[in-house]
Amino acid sequence: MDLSKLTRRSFTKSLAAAVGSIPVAKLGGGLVRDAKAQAPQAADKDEVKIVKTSCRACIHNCGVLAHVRNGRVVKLEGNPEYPMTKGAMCLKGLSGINALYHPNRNKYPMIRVGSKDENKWKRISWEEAIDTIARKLMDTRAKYGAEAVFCSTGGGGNPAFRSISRFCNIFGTPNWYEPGCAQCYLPRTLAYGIMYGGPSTSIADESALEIYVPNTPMKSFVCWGTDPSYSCPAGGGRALADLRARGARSVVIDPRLTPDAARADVWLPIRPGTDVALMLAWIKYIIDNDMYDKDFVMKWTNLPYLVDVKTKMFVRPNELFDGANPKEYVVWDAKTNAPKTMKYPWDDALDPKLEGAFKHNGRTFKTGFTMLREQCEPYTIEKAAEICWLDPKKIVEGIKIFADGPSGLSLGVATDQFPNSVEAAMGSVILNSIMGYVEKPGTMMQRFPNGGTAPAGSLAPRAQKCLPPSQLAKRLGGREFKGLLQWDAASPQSILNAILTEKPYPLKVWIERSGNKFGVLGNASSWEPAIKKLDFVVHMYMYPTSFTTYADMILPTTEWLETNMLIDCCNYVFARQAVTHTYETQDETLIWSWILRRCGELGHEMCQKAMDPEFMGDDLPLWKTMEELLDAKLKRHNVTWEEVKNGHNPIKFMPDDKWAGYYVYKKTDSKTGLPRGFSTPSKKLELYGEVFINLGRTGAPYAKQPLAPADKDYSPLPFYMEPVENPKAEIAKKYPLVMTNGRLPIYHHGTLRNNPYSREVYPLPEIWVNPKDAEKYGVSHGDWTWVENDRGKIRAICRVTEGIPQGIVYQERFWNPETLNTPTRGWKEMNVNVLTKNTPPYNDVVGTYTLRGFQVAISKADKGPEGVLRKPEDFSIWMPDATVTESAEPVYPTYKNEGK
Ligand SMILES: Nc1nc2c(c(=O)[nH]1)N[C@H]1C(S)=C(S)[C@@H](COP(=O)(O)OP(=O)(O)OC[C@H]3O[C@@H](n4cnc5c(=O)[nH]c(N)nc54)[C@H](O)[C@@H]3O)O[C@H]1N2
Ligand SMILES: Nc1nc2c(c(=O)[nH]1)N[C@H]1C(S)=C(S)[C@@H](COP(=O)(O)OP(=O)(O)OC[C@H]3O[C@@H](n4cnc5c(=O)[nH]c(N)nc54)[C@H](O)[C@@H]3O)O[C@H]1N2
Ligand code: SF4
Ligand SMILES: [Mo]
Repeated sequence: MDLSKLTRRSFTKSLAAAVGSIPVAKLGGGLVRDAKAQAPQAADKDEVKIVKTSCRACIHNCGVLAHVRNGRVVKLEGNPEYPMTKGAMCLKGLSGINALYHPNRNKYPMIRVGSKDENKWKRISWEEAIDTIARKLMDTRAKYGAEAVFCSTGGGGNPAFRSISRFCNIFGTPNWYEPGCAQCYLPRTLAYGIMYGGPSTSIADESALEIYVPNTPMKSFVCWGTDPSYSCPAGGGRALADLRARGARSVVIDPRLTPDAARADVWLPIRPGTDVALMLAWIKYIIDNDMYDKDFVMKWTNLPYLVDVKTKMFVRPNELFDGANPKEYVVWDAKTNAPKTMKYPWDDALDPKLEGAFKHNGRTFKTGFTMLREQCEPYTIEKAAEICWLDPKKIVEGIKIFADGPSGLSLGVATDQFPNSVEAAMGSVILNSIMGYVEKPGTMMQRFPNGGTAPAGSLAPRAQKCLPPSQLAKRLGGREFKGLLQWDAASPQSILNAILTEKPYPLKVWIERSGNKFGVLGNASSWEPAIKKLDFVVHMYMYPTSFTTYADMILPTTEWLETNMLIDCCNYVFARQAVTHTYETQDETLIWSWILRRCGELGHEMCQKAMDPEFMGDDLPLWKTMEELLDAKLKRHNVTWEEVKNGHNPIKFMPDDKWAGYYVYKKTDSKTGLPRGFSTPSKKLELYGEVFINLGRTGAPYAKQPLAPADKDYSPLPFYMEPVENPKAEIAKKYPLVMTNGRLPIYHHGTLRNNPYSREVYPLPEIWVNPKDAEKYGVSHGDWTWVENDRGKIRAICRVTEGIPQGIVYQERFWNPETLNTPTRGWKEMNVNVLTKNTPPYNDVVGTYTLRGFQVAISKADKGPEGVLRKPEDFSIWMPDATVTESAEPVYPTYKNEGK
């Protein structure tokens, strides 16, 4: 079998098969949603079973009712019980049937035959696949060390995010990455994690749960670099629409006029990459105009504590007073005009100064508040307006809406995608916190309880204890970018460099589990020579993608309609349950576990230990079946998976009126009798981020033992970094326009480019161009357009719109499954990631590279790339295969254990 056969299924055959049996796209027309039209005529009398499950065609888990007839899924609709969506679904989710029965599914494990470029494949059994991989891993480990094996996974949309770190920890390699991570969510989970000890306010990541609380008093909200109407359409996007309908005002900071921006009271179309300058201006304006919550800042943040200006560290009582507690903090007491130890949570005998610089025994101290104020000092509204290309009056209007609370600032992924990432996340914590928008009704920073079944979106426990410290020390990028420790990950560009240079050591084997890394990695072309250098590459996925064309083995994974999983949603645990099963596809949670089991059988000691329930404890022994894992996770709810499947779905773990638990920090800690505070070293909000300095020096609080320090200290306060490629830089003479990107509502990352309905709606990527730029650069609406910089040259279709300011352009990630078997391998024609930048500067803390805010040039192209499909009828080659019936799931093979 070869991949061209997989992608080039005959149009007439699949169309004929599709008619009358499955959802039919009216060719050239819209979607057919009528259930009757979708159902096979002959089977009408057969019983339709409705299975309650949950979508995973994107990062969310919207509740779904799947209609099944004779083992075949015939219709999908939203589950009205699901609190976040109330029965809504989006086009991606509704395309689940197309995805499930796609004619190009990876159906069986396959191994490459012939040379790397021949693209020839042979079907093998699961038994052979797992054994081949395990032997390859064991050989590589023996010759080069376990670290020569690395893995990668998908970010959003990954139902088993932790499976991969678990696999790596048990196998003994510190090296895995995810192309989101430092470019997605980690900067925010890190900042909120160590400054607050709670979840971030990302709506697209299902945080900011207050927006789902019925009758929340939220008066306004800020969407900063996020557009939930596209990135969380059925859940957060829907909830924000409800909030607006009830009168909440909003501010949107986004270069593009998105649906959320169009509905906002103030839209700030910011120059990409400049967000931290604007945040510092917001902080300065709020402080200068006394708009902040002074009482909250005094009592519940670390800003009154004294910092030694030389060391940038907090002064500890033991430095000033003999025998004092080194874990406490010092304030400047106005009553005595002297430094005093501040007892947690508060000492009424003291009158601490919030602001000031103080000399004491030859040292200079400033309060954290003064340090913050000085940091923001240069960023007046006018200065920010100039840097960010905004109207100063609109900036102030935006701040006033935010200040008229209760309110909340939700920070999206935009600011995670340039080197100033962690600082932007710090800025958002500071803004929410100084306003006192913390754990109050109507605010977004909340620590509501959850069902605890799938923390961080994954069932698999990480098994961190299995990775020896000596291996952790070898993590690529791990020393410089210690923020990666929060997610246990390596840095993609450090992995890339190690493959290319073989320094500090060579890498040999890559196991990849997601869609199309060439669609989603920055500067994708830089990965092509690297992947060609490797000995063995495995791709676990549902369809062939560009990545598959470089692989040696394909493992077919399950679509969401054939997957079992548990999902936390507000005060419920919902089950995603397999509605059917096709071919020999397998849940990846099992694949990872099976490979490790086989390594154990072949003599890997840690893999053997990992089968022992006693040794693994809460990390759970290597499972053979999904039921083992699901039952273990359900124990805390006293239910079994069998019971869930038989109708105990969802599991309610809290009474509705108890779930939204406000003011967690004020609750009494039974051990101390004091308020619980926040989960930070000071139990206060760490708005002066000494915690970042400690992270860079030792890896605290994530590393169990101190690690070698990073090259320089991480900054305790946010600072603005102008993008290196910017309109005033030399490079702008050649490439005058600032490029950025964002989400499309009908695709999830690299997915669904092979879905006939999605492609009918949005066949090819558009570049958004302001009318003035269109005129200047000679492009018109609908034109084929060249987009280029020194990293590459791609094409797009021009969309001329006032929805983007002059000087800025916008284009999404795209790849074309239809050209997979051509020399471009589907990823070189229209993919903005050919142009993005993965060279320095990087974010100091996590290593973020530049996906948004870099320079390009545009010009008219005479024609489009060879072979890309555009007309609705072109996509009928991908209509679902009507011949697929339900099949049994593969089980763990019993090996005749011939050892090594
Ligand atoms: N230029 C640019 N680049 C970007 C971004 C950007 O905005 N601009 N965004 C970045 C961000 S935020 C992220 S998170 C990354 C995303 O990058 P990746 O996550 O690597 O992207 P995909 O592989 O498309 O998405 C994850 C895949 O997991 C698949 N999947 C779902 N369930 C299963 C399963 O059970 N098994 C297997 N094997 N696969 C499954 C989904 O179909 C999906 O294709 O891209 C990053 N890249
Ligand atoms: N439909 C769909 N939904 C998704 C995904 C998907 O691929 N498709 N991916 C999921 C994942 S993994 C993630 S991380 C989330 C992300 O979801 P969000 O956090 O909402 O992020 P995006 O939509 O990528 O970007 C938000 C907005 O940032 C704007 N923007 C671009 N550059 C800048 C800038 O420099 N500054 C500011 N302030 N704004 C800028 C873009 O125009 C865009 O509208 O979405 C998730 N949901
Ligand atoms: S937003 Fe759409 S694709 Fe994502 S889980 Fe919900 S229905 Fe599925
Ligand atoms: Mo992401």
